[in-house]
Amino acid sequence: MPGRLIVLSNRIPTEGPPSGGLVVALHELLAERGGLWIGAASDFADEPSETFQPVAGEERYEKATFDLTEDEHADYYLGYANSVLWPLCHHRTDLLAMERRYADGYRAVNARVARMLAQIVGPEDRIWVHDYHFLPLALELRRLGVAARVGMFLHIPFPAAADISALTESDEFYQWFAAFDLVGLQTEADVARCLDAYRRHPSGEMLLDGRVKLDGSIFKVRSFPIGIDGKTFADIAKTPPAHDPVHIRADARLILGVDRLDYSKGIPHRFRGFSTYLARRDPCSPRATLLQITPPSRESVMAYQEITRELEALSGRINGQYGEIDWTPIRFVVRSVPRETLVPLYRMASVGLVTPLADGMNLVAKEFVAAQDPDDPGVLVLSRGAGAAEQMTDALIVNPYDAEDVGDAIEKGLTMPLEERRSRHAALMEVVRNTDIFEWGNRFIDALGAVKKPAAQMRET
Ligand code: ADQ
Repeated sequence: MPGRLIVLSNRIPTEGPPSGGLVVALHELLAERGGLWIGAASDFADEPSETFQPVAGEERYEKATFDLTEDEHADYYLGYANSVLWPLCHHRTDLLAMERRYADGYRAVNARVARMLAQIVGPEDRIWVHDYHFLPLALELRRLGVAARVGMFLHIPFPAAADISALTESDEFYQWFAAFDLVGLQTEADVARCLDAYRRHPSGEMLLDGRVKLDGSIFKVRSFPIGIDGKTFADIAKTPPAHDPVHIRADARLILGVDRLDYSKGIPHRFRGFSTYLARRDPCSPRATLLQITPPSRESVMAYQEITRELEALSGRINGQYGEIDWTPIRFVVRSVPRETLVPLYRMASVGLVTPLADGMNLVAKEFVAAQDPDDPGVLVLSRGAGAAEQMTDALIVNPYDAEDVGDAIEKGLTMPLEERRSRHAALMEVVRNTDIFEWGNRFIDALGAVKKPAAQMRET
C-alpha cells in the first residue's frame, strides 16, 4: 500500500484560503493525494515542543507546525538560512555572515524537526522537503533510522564548487544533499553545477546509472523547472480591471519591474540600465516610466536594509537628472500588491524588466508572459542570470551587470514591431504552458516514488 505524502516547507498557510502560486499548488496536490503539510509556526514559542502542533482546518489533508523560539528564528532562519545559504547560492560570498551560532542553531532546528518526523513517518511515506531551510533534514532522518523516501527541491540556484568552499561547513553541505534520495533543481545549469561539485569532491563518485555516490549515500539529481498556474493568470488578465490600477500619462509607456526587495534581484543595476536608456533616448520619442513594485523582505537582515537605502538614493538621483514637471521616470513603490492589481499592470506594460543577477527560476517572467494580450503583447527583457532564461530563449536576454546592454534592450523592446512581439510572445507562452505548476508537483512526487528505497541502495554499495 502506497504511503502518504508529507510536505515540509518554511511557511504554510494557517489561516484563510492559500494564496501565491507555490502555496496554492502544494495545497491542491495535497488535497488531491491527501497527506500532511508541515511548516514553522508563525508565533514564537518560549520553549520549543518536541511534537508537531496540529492546525485545525477543513482541508482534505492534515496540517501541522513546529515551534521556533525567537533565538532560533534569529540563528536558524535570519542567520544561517538567509545570511549564509541565501548569499552563498546567489553567488554573493562577500555577504556571508559567518557566526558559529547560526550554523549551530540551523543544525539544532533541523535535528529537532527530524526527531519529530521520525515519530510519525511510515516506511512507505514520501517526504518532500522544500528549500534551503532544511538541507540537513535527510541526514538527520537517516541517523534516526528512517528509511522512507526523502526528496529535496531547491528553489534557489545550486552553488558552484568554488563558492561552497567558502563555507566553514562545506563537508557537511555535501553530506546534507547526498542523504536525500532525490535532489530536484530548477535548471540543467544547476544540475551541471551540482554534478561538477560532487565530481571534484574527493569521495564523490558518478555511478553508471547517473546517480551520485558520496561515502555510503546515493542520490539522484534532476531538473524540475517550476512554473505558474498559467491559466489563472491568463483568465485574470482577460477580465477588465474595476479601476485603472496605475495612472500613467497617456503619452508615457509603462516599463514594469516586480521583485521582492532582495539584492539578488539586481534592482540597482536595472535602474542604472534604465538611466542609460534615458541618457540616449531621442527626446521626440514617447516617454517611458519605470514602475518598480517591490514588497519588503527580510527587513531585519542588514544586507536588506542597505539595498533599500541604495535604491531610494538611486531613484531620487535619476529622477532629479531626467524628470520633468509632468513626468517622473522612476516610480519606486515598496509594497505588496494583490494579484488582481498585479496582473492588469503586467498586461499594460510595454516592457517587463526581469533582470536578477542570480535567480533559481523567477516566476515574474512567466507571470508577465501569461498576462499579455496575445494580439498586442509586451516584450520580456530577461537576465541570463535567471533560471527562466534557460527555457525562455525568445525573451530579449541581457547581461544584468551591463547597463548599456539593459538600456539597449529597453529601447529594442519599446520599438519592437508588432509581428516580432507576437511571434516572440507565442513561443514564450508555449514555455509557460509546458511548465504548469501542478504538473511540476506531480512530476516531482512521481519521481520521488520511483527512486530505489534507501535501504536497498545501501545493500548495493
Ligand atoms: P522568489 O525569490 O520570491 O522565489 P519569484 O520566483 O520571482 O521569486 O517569485 C516571486 C513571487 O512574488 C511572484 O509570484 C510574484 O508575483 C510575487 N510578487 C513579487 N512582487 C510582488 C508585489 N509587489 N506584490 C505582490 N506579489 C509580488 C524563489 C526563488 C525563485 C523561484 C521561486 C519558485 O528565488 O527563483 O522562481 O522561489 O521556485
